[in-house]
Amino acid sequence: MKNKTYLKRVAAIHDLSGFGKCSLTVALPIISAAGIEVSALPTAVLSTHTGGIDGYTYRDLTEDMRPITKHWKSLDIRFDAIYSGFLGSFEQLDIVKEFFHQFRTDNNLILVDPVMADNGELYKIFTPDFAKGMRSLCEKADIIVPNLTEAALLLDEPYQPGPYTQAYIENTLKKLSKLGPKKIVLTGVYFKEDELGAATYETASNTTGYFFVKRIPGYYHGTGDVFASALLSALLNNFNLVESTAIAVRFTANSILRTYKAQTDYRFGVDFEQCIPDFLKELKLV
Ligand code: PXL
Repeated sequence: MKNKTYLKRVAAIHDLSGFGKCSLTVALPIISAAGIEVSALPTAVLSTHTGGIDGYTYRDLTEDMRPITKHWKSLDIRFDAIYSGFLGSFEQLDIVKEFFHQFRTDNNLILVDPVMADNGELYKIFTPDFAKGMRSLCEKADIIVPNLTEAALLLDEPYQPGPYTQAYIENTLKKLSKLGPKKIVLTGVYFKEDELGAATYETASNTTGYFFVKRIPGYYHGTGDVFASALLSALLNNFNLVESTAIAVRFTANSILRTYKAQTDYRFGVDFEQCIPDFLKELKLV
């Protein structure tokens, strides 16, 4: 086990969906297990996520977000990273921008997961103009983690289904980096039907990276949040972008495989919990 005296801290700005394993119920356990403190700024409390489950409750917490930010600032809390995910409104996008402005330092990391769509479709609570707002938040990030549907929305381009060509992926990565973030991790990338993974781009070195695993049949909810939480955990444990992406792809794929084998309802999230021991080995924490 690494000798670590300094505990890094992340501000996680997401909703709390009580059931369904996504957003805070995924970010908190994964990042904490990776030896990093997590402070939660909840954007809303829902009974479940909104993907394929009807009748969910939705308690919007927009009014609490500025007072929470103000209180944290008064306590002089510092964050090594700020990680935003699902945001329910334009006003929340503005509040998160203000949060970045208040808590950004010369060496912390701002990661925006522009959660709003998948498989060519916006999540049903969003209108198409939400993508413009999300783009303006991504402009303020150091690293963004869109899937290919979100990338198309951010670039105001039509969604292209896969398999993809290397030229398409590299072009997409470079255009996303022109929005502002110096690092891009694009998920849902595949060149062949039997694989799935992620592509990375770093402006400083102008380098692209890829990492693929064997595709597991089915569609699974919350995998973007599992992936981004694992990616951030690896980055904060000092792995580089390509290594962190590989660790996050493997952790997500292992979690999907457990879910596939268990044959649980695909809407109920992935079984990441029992993959945590292997994840910690990859992070060289145990
Ligand atoms: O996993 C993304 C996500 C987060 N939060 C809520 C969602 C979704 C995706 O559907 O509905 C509330």
